[in-house]
Amino acid sequence: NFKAGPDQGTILKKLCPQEETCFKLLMKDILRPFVPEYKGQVKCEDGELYLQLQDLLSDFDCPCVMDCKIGVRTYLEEELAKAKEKTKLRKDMYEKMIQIDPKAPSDEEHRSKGVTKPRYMIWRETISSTATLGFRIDGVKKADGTSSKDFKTTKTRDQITDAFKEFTSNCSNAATRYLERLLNIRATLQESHFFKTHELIGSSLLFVHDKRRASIWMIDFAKTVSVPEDINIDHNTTWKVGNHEDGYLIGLNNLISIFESLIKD
Ligand code: 4IP
Ligand code: ADP
Ligand code: MN
Repeated sequence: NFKAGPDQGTILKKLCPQEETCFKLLMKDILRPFVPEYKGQVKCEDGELYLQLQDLLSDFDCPCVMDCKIGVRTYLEEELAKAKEKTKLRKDMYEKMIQIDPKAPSDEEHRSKGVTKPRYMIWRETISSTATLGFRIDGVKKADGTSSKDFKTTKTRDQITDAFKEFTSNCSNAATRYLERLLNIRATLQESHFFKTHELIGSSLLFVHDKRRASIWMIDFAKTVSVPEDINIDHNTTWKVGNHEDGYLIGLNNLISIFESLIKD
């Protein structure tokens, strides 16, 4: 999905028109300093279109990277409606499910060797911290280049705290700097027109640090959509079918609270 970009300090991400729409709006929003800079479309030799984005890692020296997926819900209301109509069964998602917990599928799901996408996504939300804390750790890359996606069942506040401790253990002030940046992001979200008018689904906060610096950016807007005209969301209340709430601030507030307690001890 990603390649090195033609210009120094840029990367290419496979074009998703919805994501491009978001980046164009974000370049004019007060959130601009908190997202990778969008530099337009590029067509590659493979004939595919890509978005050229600022490479957030380019100013770092052997960076440690963590992707936290924010929000209490990770699928679009639209995907839920589709699944209700067509109940398309996903064999790949069934396979991913039994790899973690062979007892998770129902008898019927075992018989058909498939689950619907919302069924899988909701299950993922509940075995991780998404459903309870409004965010989850999706992946980590360490300074030595090794990476891990082994956080699927990292669920409790204590487990998450330990993962953040371990992640920041090679840099004494990383946690303090991350907390500062999280507070900055929250303050800016509260004033942002983009945030007020969009539902952010499957979007991540990317934590990056090396020995010298630490920062966080908002990334992945492929499933960020504008909320219907007649609906207002506050990103902080329980999602119910049709209310379009994403729980983005539930996740961000929990992240802030976890970093606050991490710094205390
Ligand atoms: C993945 O599940 C992630 O949730 C993907 O989101 C999602 O893609 C995949 O859906 C789903 O299978 P695991 O993380 O458990 O593997 P992301 O790309 O943000 O990581 P979408 O397209 O929903 O974002 P499918 O339908 O693409 O397989
Ligand atoms: P996907 O839609 O495939 O989930 P993301 O936008 O979430 O794609 O990016 C996947 C991973 O790629 C992130 O976890 C991060 O490590 C890396 N990444 C994404 N955007 C950037 C960027 N602008 N600079 C550096 N790394 C990035
Ligand atoms: Mn992603």
